[in-house]
Amino acid sequence: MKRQILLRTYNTSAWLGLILSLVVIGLLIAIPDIAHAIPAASLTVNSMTDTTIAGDGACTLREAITNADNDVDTTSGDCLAGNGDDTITFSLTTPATITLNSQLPSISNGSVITIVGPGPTAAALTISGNNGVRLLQADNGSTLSITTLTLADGGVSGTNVGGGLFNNGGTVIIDSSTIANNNALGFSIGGGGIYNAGTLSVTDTSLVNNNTLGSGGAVFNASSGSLTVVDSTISGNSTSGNGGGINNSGLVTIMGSTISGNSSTSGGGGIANFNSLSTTNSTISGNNASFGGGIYNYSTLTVTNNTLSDNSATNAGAGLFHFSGTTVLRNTIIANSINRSDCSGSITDGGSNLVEDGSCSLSAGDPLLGSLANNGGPTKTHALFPGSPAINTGNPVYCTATDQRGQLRVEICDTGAYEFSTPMLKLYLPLIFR
Ligand SMILES: [Ca+2]
Ligand SMILES: [Ca+2]
Ligand SMILES: [Ca+2]
Repeated sequence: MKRQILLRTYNTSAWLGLILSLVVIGLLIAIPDIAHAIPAASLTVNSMTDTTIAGDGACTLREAITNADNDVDTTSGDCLAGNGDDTITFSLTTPATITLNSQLPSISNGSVITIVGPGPTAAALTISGNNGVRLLQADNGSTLSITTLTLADGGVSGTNVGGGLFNNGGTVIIDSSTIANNNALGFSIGGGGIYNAGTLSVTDTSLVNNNTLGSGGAVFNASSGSLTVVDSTISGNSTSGNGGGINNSGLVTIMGSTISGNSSTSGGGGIANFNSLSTTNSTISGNNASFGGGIYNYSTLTVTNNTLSDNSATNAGAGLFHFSGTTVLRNTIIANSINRSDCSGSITDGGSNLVEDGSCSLSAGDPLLGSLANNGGPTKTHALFPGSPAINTGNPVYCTATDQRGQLRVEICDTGAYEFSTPMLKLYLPLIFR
């Protein structure tokens, strides 16, 4: 009897021991998950200087990036330590400019870093390279996001690429920002604003007045590069090589954007394509080059619902110059070309195009375009005047639901980037309600 009780007591202890062991094992398994689930750090820059003095109470952008990239505090408490994915924000009296003495530390180590300007627009904070240094670099495997910042006056020379930013195999996401007045002064490659050898997406952003002696005044997209441009403006950029706006050796997708006033002394004032590029619902206006004032194609190009106007060339193809490969043109307007024909070369007619002078054996006619202007939406466009032969002549198979401005396409979609809507309601509603 007594022995039985002892045995039962022993069994209870064994069960308790087993349960305790399981709890301990469970905790041990859970600890790495707990560590992983610690939230990302949020670092606040509170100084416009470009110093790295630990313990001076100032958290500079350079110090914040260093901490974020290495996940430790190198600043004796000036900035928080980074921790996994980090967000860097600013506590500054705006507008402000941070002038760099050297390039900011590369985003590396597989880091994911988001830099958010104080806003509300990119004009509130400028990071300046002082016309001497590149601003930012993202290395292989890292992710850099930039929101509401102006990246200006960056500069590289010699064999260095990317005056403002060098995406060295990482992922770079740029939103609501301005990339302006950056220079790549090496003759060989280029990318005045940005050199992209990774994944780059540009949204609601302006790339303006960047320059290179190589190719790609605003962006050089390398063979390993994948570039997406959405609702953005690429304007006033220039190159002594190819592609005043964009030079593409990789993969490019352009949507809802305006490429205007760029220049190249060689091929492609707006765009030079040497690999795969598609552009949809976009405006290519007022660019100039030797060949292909608007677009120069050497490989695979698809142009859908674009409006090309006011482009000029000194040699051939003021709007579009097709050199080799395949150019598919559909629902697209080319008009108001200067010096040379709207189109030059052997292109594939995808239908519903309107080319003012009928070059490239495409349907001729004056599309009755307004000048490049703010007609609503994030980017400038060329409006269609009433009676334009582009109205309701697009092929619906290729049309998107909205035009470049984000306006719904009405009835049958129009040819070009801009959808005409009747001003009747605007005119008569005030009369009715008078
Ligand atoms: Ca400091
Ligand atoms: Ca980090
Ligand atoms: Ca229509």
